[in-house]
Amino acid sequence: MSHLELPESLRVERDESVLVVRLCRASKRNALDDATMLGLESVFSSIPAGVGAAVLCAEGEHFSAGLDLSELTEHSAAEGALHSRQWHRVLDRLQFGRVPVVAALHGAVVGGGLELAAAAHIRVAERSTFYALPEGARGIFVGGGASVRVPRLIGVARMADMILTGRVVQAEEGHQIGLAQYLVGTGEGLAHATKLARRIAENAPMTNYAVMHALPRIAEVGQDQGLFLESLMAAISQDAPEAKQRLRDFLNKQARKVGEE
Ligand code: 1HE
Repeated sequence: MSHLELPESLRVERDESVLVVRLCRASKRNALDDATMLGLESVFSSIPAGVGAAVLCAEGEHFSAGLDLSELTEHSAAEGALHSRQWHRVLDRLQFGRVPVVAALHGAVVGGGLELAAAAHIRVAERSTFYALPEGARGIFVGGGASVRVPRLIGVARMADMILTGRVVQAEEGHQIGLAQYLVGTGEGLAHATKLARRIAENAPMTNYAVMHALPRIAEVGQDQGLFLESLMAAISQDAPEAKQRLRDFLNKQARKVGEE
């Protein structure tokens, strides 16, 4: 990614088929300022050829303290709306980009940090992780997509509780209720996320495309349209030469069985 001008708060490294995107603003607890958000937009808009999945992780004790509050105080209502729409644009690039994203979480995953994590396709949380939506305490509302993405993970009632009461959800509870799909030991998040990303990168590109772009849309429509869309996506994916080869490999006993590493 040497061609991209990235802010100091972001570092991007290629690890074979996986792009590791790291928040590097630990002194501000990886608070997300505009430069970082625009940097994330550039990164997820230009995933290099040969990369099949990304990992999003963070330096320091915390994944992210959310929106950089020092940038919010001077906004008018109109500027606030545009700023929120900028977050939506950036996080849509991440969610609906070219490759699936695995977030490796630890420490604070709060406010906009949770909004960022919720845009990823898989979340791996270390035991130090805690989730909160301190927007209520700050006198504001979420603006980075949480009201759309977080209820789809944990339901409206739990999210309302988090904003209204400032409740902090610890890693174990977050795992139980669906904020993270994997719970791992301290210091193990990045390795686990990278292992998952490598596995994802081995999938046929059309399968990953279907999961990222068709599945969330199908989940939003009625049963009849959903089943019809599923059939179209199934037809396209099975038609790819790679899919046919993979089926032959299994029948010739040259492919992994379910559960085999
Ligand atoms: C920040 C931010 C920030 C820390 N914006 N500067 N998010 C919040 O309301 C969370 C606010 N942060 C915290 O509650 C705590 O910082 C933590 C629990 C995450 C970590 O605590 P700690 O003791 O490790 O760090 P600290 O001493 O509080 O902070 C270290 C520095 O980071 C300090 O700056 P310094 O110059 O005095 O060293 C803090 O000011 C700075 N810092 N968090 C700016 N968020 C699209 S809408 C989304 C809306 C939201 O995200 S609202 C929720 C915002």
